[in-house]
Amino acid sequence: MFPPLSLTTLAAYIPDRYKIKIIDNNLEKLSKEADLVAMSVNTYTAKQAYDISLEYAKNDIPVILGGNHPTIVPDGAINHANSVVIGDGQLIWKNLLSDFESGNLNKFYRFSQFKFENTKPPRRDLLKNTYFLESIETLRGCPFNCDFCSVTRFHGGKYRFKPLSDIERELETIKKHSIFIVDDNLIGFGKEAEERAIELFKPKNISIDDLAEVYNDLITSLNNIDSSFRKFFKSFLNSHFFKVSIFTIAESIIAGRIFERVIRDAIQKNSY
Ligand code: B12
Ligand code: SF4
Repeated sequence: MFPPLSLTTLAAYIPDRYKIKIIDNNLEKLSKEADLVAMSVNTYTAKQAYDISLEYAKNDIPVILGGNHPTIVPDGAINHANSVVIGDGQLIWKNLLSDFESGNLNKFYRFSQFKFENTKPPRRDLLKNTYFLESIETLRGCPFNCDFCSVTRFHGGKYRFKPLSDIERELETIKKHSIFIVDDNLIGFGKEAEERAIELFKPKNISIDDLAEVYNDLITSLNNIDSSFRKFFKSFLNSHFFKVSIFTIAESIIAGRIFERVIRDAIQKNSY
C-alpha cells in the first residue's frame, strides 16, 4: 500500500490554524466529524469518491474534489462536490479556506503550475498507518505527450524540477529505507535533465564499504555501456538511492521468507 503523497503534500500548505486529519480510505473508516472534506481523486477512484461525497452532502458537510480526474473533467466532477480544484493544489488554500469561512465557496479554483521553489516537506507525520515504503516526488511534467498518458496534459510539457536542496531536506525527514520515487520520467530528456539526474544521485557521505564487492563488479561490467548512461549509473551506484534500493531488495527477501514461514505454519496447523 502506498502512502497518500497527494494528501500529505497538500497538508503541508494548509495554514497552521486549521486542524487537519488525513484518512487513507484504503485502510481506514471515513469520519463524519469534519467541517470541510477534501478528496484526491483519480479516474479509477472517481465513482467511489462521488459516492462518499454524497454521504457527506447528506450531513451538510461541504466537499472539495481535486487531483487528476477532477482536473481533466471538472464539469463532471462539480456535479458531485461543492468545489473542484483544477491543477496543482498547494497554493489554493488561503483563498479557498477564506471563501469557505465566509460561506462563499466558488465552484472552481484553478492553479495549474506550482513552481518548485522552497517546497515544504509533505506532512508524513499526519499518517497514522505504517506503510512498507515511503514515496517522494523530484520532478513534474513531461514533454513527450504520449497519447495514452495524462501527465503532459496535467503537468505541462516542461520538466519542473524540485531543487536538490529541497529533496535532500525531505530525505532527511524520511526514516524508511525503501523510498519509491513517483516521478513519471525520473531521468528525463535533454542536457539539463541529464545533468540534474547525475546531481540527484551523487554521493551523500554514506559509507558503502559493505557493498564494495557488488559495486566493483558493477563498475567493471559498465565499461561497454553508452558513456552518458554510464556516468549517470556510476553516480547512482555511489548514491543514497543505491543504498536504499539494496535495502529494499534485502527487506523484500526477508519479508518473503517471513511470509513463506507463516504460510507453511498455517498449512501445518490445518493438516490432518
Ligand atoms: C505514484 C503513482 C502510482 C503508485 C501509487 C499510487 C497511489 N495509490 O498512491 C502506483 C505505482 C501503485 C500506481 C498505480 C496505479 N496508477 Co498511478 N500514478 C502514480 C504517479 C506516477 C504519481 C502520483 C503522485 O503521488 N504524485 C505526487 C503528488 C504530490 O501529486 P498529485 O497526486 O498529482 O497531487 C497534486 C495535484 O494533483 C493536486 N491534487 C491532488 N489531489 C488533490 C485533492 C485536492 C482536494 C486538491 C485541492 C488538489 C489535489 O495537488 C497535488 C499537489 O500539487 C501518477 C502520475 C502523476 N504524475 O500524477 C500516476 C497516475 C496517478 N496513476 C495512474 C493510473 C492509471 C494508475 C493505475 C490504475 C495503473 C494500472 N493500470 O494499474 C494504478 C492504480 C493503483 C491504485 N488503485 O491505487 C494515472 C491516473 C490517471 C487518471 N486519469 O486518474 C496517473 C496520472 C498516471 C498517468 N500517466 O496517467 N500509481
Ligand atoms: S510520463 Fe511517460 S508515458 Fe507519460 S507522456 Fe511522459 S514519457 Fe509518455
